[in-house]
Amino acid sequence: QEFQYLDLVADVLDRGDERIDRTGVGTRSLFGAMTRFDLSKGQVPILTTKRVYWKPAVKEMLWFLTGDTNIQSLLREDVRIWSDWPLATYRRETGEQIDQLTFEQRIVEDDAFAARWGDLGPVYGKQWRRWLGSDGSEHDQIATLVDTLKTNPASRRMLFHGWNVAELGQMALPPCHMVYQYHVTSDGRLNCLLFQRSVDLLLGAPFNFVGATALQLMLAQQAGLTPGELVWVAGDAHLYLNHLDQAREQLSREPRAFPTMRLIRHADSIDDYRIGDFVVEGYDPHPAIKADVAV
Ligand code: THF
Repeated sequence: QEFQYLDLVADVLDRGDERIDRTGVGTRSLFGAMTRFDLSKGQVPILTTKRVYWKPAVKEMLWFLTGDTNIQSLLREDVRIWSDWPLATYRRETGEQIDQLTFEQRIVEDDAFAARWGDLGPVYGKQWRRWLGSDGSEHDQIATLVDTLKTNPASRRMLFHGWNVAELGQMALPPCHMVYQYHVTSDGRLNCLLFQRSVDLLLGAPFNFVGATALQLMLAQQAGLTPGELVWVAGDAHLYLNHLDQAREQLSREPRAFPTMRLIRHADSIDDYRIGDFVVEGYDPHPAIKADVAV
């Protein structure tokens, strides 16, 4: 199943349209892509052609679910993948050339500093758990989803959305993985379709596969269902121009069997999961591949 991803990467390398993007790094990109992963046998899309740090990816998903948008709690879990954006803002606004580690340390230790500089704005967690209605009421899209999965699984309205048009301007980055739609089969399998408007194939996609999988396992458990298919649909699927060698290296490797991921505890609610509830077995990846993230 990993070949779907590798074929897409190869296709973007071969045929991708080259442009300068928002970050100034430049990308090679194709528009419109899909991969389908079958989770029903226990195997999950944690790529094997490089080591994927699945724990930070699951922790990121758990952080989204808490509704938090400040990187302080992520950093306290030792997840550093969101630091670049607040750091860039800090450097731009203060002119201080602080290094990343010092910045992260201050966020962790100093609550006032974190409140001022660590917040990403109304990103994923805010929209998922507290989407603000025009009448001032807050909508918990995740709670509604869990409730519908339990009470009306034939519904075609089981989705949540991050693209809150009115608040895009306040976000450090508008959501990349935007819409998650769910579907329950007559024999109780939970399918997910994730639409992602923009994807950094080398660094982002492997993380997004893991996050979506973890969420699907949690939702299935909460609703008494079994995991089905994860359908991943991308708009602008791209490789950054400083990732091309790493992509070629990854393509030269032979994919291995996907590992399994399961939950070893039944949590009382969707808000009650911890990283220790997730167990991955049979993961035997090729070595990690280093690459810089475009900010
Ligand atoms: N911006 C860009 N350019 N790419 C992205 O993937 C991306 N995201 C999030 C927001 N903006 C983005 C941030 N997510 C890594 C992984 C995910 C990220 C950001 C960075 C990363 O550097 N991963 C490394 C190391 C991981 C680690 O040390 O734990 C890796 O090798 O996977 C996509 O949602």
